Amino acid sequence: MIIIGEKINSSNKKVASALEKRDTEYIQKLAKNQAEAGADYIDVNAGIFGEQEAELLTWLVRTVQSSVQKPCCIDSPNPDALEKALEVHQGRAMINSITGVKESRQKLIPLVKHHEAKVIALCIGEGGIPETADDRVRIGGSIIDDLENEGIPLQNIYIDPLVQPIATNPSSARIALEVIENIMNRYPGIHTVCGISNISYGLPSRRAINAAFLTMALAKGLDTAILNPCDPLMLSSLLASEALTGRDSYGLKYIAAFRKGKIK
Ligand code: THG
Repeated sequence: MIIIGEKINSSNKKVASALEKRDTEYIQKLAKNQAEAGADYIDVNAGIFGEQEAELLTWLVRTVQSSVQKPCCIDSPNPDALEKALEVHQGRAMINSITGVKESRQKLIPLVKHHEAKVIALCIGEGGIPETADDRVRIGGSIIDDLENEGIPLQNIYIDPLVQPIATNPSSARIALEVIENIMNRYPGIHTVCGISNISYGLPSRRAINAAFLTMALAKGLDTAILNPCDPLMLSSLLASEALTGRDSYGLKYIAAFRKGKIK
């Protein structure tokens, strides 16, 4: 399982205020905690800052990478901000994200190629987010075809079904799970990724919902997740699910984590 740590996101008030103050220490602590908890990528997002987004995203990449030896998952729909952040990034970044919208593809594919980056593709088309799983799979498939035609290898592509809160649409978990299953079956070698915590917005004790959803998504073949690895419940569910889906033979990783006191 590939883990993308979600915590450095400007939608969080403390992160937003740390960004305004350029609080290096606060941001580096979030990066370090997530890396120590097992994050493979550190998501960085300065989306609420509009005009200043590019500058802050660049600052985040530099700040994170001077404290941990991990690549960033650069979280922005804005091609200019992505471009500037990629320029200062060390190693192979993950671009989060491209969509099926023509303008997004035209601007971002050259960046993906130039930086030989990993790329998250959201199942969004010209008409927005499709209602049905089938339509999302169709859009995901067309983005995959496009990226492959441009010479981007399948193993660098991460399809995101787009997880919406169950509090606003009771079918949203089912839809996301169906997309994951379909994409994984149809495109061997591709990755699927989703924002696990999106599912629980508006509900109490969100972590219980997040942990259950993570387990269900792993059962459908999800191999990459944006989540909070510092939450012991998330980490426990992740390790348990990896053992249950045969990704952790004989539960060796699970046992090692237990011995370190990480299983709750
Ligand atoms: N797909 C892709 N990228 C994404 C998302 C996705 N990026 C953003 C988001 N969704 C994933 N990241 C978050 C980050 C924080 C939260 C949810 C999703 C969140 N945080 C709470 C808060 O800030 O208050 C809880 C914080 C905590 O206690 O840890 O809800 O779907 N490609």
